[in-house]
Amino acid sequence: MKIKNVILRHLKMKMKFPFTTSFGTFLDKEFILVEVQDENGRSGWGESVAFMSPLYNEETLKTNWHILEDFLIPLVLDKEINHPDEVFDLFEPIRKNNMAKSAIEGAIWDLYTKRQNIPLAAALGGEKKEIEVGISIGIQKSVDDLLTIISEAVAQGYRRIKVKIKPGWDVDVIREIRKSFPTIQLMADANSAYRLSDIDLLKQLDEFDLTMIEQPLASDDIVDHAQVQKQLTTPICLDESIHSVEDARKAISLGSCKIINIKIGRVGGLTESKRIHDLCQKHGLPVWCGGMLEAGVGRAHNIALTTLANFTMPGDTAASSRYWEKDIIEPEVTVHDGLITVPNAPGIGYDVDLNTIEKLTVREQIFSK
Ligand code: OSB
Ligand code: MG
Repeated sequence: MKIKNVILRHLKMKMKFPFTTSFGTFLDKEFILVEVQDENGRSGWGESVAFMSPLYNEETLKTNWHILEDFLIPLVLDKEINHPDEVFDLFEPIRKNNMAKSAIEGAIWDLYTKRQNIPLAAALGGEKKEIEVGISIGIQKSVDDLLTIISEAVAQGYRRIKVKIKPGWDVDVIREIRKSFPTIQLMADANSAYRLSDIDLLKQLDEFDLTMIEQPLASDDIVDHAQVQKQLTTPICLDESIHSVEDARKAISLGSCKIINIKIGRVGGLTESKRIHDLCQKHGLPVWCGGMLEAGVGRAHNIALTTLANFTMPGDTAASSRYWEKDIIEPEVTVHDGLITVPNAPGIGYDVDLNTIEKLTVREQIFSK
């Protein structure tokens, strides 16, 4: 197949609730939606998960636009592409910028599987018909507010509760949650807010039977994570530190983590996500699919990836209605009893809602050969 047109759209969507992590608060979500079109005008869709500010990683919406426009789009326009796995190799000369790469690679996967008339999940090798999901809850104004949100999520059937922690909002908060919810699957995500010198505080978390602690230390540090993992009974899950299958291999061999959170954007696409999944499976590490407050297109990609067998832990792919008044896909993603039914239509399996997309678009540009 050949990509004849690429359309970049900058969308701005209001979030239903502010979302606060150790590095900042999201009130709305701005992101790039990528549409690729083949010779017949057929479309595939991908979503960049880069944020407006380089606080989670170094990429931003603007750097993604620049890298897509000046480097990645010229590499794919009018090239014969027989399989989406080839896109990873086409992008090989461009260093990092994984979220930009992933956004267009994902669109090509959607287009390819639509042309083949098969679901994206099946093309990736996924076999699950439904996936188990959890929910990620941001830092709140008070512990009472947090407990209320947790009880709603538990009542809705979410299979695992993740709460964000940061210095000053950690051990005491987790203790309160455990008092009210002694048996739920509970985990904490620090988004790199601690250092090796915080080891005594991190050790206190062992008391609460957490399913895991996600990314306690710096994003570029798998050495100190290995030190911390040696001293904790709670498994460490790496998020920000893993950008490639090579990073995963090194983290596993150092003992830096026992679980990996795969985010398609962070690792440069679905092809690399599959490789990390397979490597972890070989080494007996479970994986789960992380979230970046995605709109429907990104959410659909996450669902497809989660159908692979070694995604044995509930991910962060909650229902569309948890984030948006109206999502950009039809139907929206719904969760019943903590499960999402995997769509079986070709490609990502959801239709994009062009009307809604148009209303949310603040900038649009077409690139053609
Ligand atoms: O670290 O997983 C993270 C949101 C923004 C940035 C980083 C993270 C998150 C989440 C939310 O935890 C996951 C989601 O609900 O999409
Ligand atoms: Mg995380």
